[in-house]
Amino acid sequence: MSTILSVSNIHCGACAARVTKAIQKVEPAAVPVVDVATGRVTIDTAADIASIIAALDKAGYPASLAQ
Ligand SMILES: [Cu+2]
Repeated sequence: MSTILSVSNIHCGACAARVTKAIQKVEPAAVPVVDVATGRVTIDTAADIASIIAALDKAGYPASLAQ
């Protein structure tokens, strides 16, 4: 199932890479699609979304569910 997160503080490709890395630390790892322009991150994952949001918070990118 696809989940869309609204993520703060994504400004550039380096941010997108850090966001991707933080998300992939949560098992089972998924490859997120990060839209730098909108701050929207789409993930098709079986992982716990709350854990992903917590990992993003810790990395400095506060996130919330966009849907
Ligand atoms: Cu950046």
